Amino acid sequence: MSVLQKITSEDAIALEDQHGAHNYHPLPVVLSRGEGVYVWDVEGKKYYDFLSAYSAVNQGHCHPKIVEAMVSQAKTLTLTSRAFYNDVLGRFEKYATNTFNFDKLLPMNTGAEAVETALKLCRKWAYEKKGIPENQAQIVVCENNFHGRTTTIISFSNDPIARTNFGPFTDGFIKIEYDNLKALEEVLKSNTNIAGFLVEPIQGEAGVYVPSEGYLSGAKDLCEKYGVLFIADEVQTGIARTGRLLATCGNCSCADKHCSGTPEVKPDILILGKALSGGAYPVSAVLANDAIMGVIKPGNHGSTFGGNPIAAAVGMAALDVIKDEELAHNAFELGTLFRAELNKYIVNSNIVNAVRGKGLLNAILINDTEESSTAWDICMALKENGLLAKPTHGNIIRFAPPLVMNEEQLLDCVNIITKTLSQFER
Ligand code: IF1
Repeated sequence: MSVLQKITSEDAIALEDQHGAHNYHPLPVVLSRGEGVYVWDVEGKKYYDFLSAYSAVNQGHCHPKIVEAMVSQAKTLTLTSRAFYNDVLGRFEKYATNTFNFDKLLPMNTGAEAVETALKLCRKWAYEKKGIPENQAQIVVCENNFHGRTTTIISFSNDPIARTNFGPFTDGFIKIEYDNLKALEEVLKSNTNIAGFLVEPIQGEAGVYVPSEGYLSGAKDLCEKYGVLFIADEVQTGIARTGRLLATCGNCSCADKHCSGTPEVKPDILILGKALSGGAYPVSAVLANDAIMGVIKPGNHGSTFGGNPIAAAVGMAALDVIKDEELAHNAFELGTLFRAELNKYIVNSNIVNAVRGKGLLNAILINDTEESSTAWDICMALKENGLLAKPTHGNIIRFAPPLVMNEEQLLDCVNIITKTLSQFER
């Protein structure tokens, strides 16, 4: 069967239902084309994409520069494995390390693989540099974290749906409350075997939970004080999504187009994925300075596809687009406008309790229980009205459009969202 054959939405959904594992519960819309901030379903209906593949498509769907880099590299050389050098990887590594201001980059493919890489790197550093006794290293993580789906990563999740019946789990993780510096200091003080602190600058899956002002820099200071690595998972928050090149930029002024992108809160280990490719291809990476990355020696870690020529070419183009089109600045401006407009709506709303977020990573809190279907029902109505978003929990809706949006489009979207919400007012 040709992949280009026409198919109805109904048939496409039935095929997945019959032949695919049921590991998702998608909104019933079947997309067949995307361009910029828009996607089209198989029947030709056009939508604003307000999910951006969970913040992977920051540069917009099918960005011509990214597609051109991918196609041209695909016609030249796709994969060598790391058994040999290729002529693109080093250029990508130089570009990305310059952009994010680290000595070294370790390339992988998915976000979860990059998180796994960071955990292994942190442990190895702890044994070889910090002197933690063998097999005793602990990594501190936060409650309600989301870092991916591998066995080790779900070992320190507290989401029963992600964990139940997948044990036995990996040891070596201590969970503390998010956004609580006291809890962090207590655990760091009481345990000398702590190697690292893994944290999301904004908790995405938990419902776009933005920590208090000063939390990240305070956490970094505590990590320095106790000789523990600060590991930032910027898979979702990175690459301009939150109005800065990185969310760990804190209060630096890199919404400014001349900013070098140097973070004010500089992680010891930075984890990137998703929009590092603009959603065109799986590209992820771990960045660190030599004192840390230097512990990784030949044979310690790797991946067949990690650092392949297509990924490297796509990664460079994706970062180019972020810079050329000043997408961090745009996300900052449009995010401010978005929250201001929705806050105006909320004043007289019974159905929405709050809007929160940073840049173009936002969520609204629906006035109903976590178990209710209200957020889902609103997303179904939004879909009818030409905008695609997905609930996280039963009462939170995430809004994360591509960053290539313009003000007119954003106001059009605000209009769709507020009109739809008003259908649900009680
Ligand atoms: C799914 C959420 C978003 C991530 C952070 C690592 C990864 C992710 C901070 C792993 C992935 C995704 C995966 C996606 C749903 C999604 C998600 F709702 F679950 F939390 F984005 F908000 N670190 N997040 O957010 O990256 O291995 O997937 O490339 O369908 O599971 P991955």
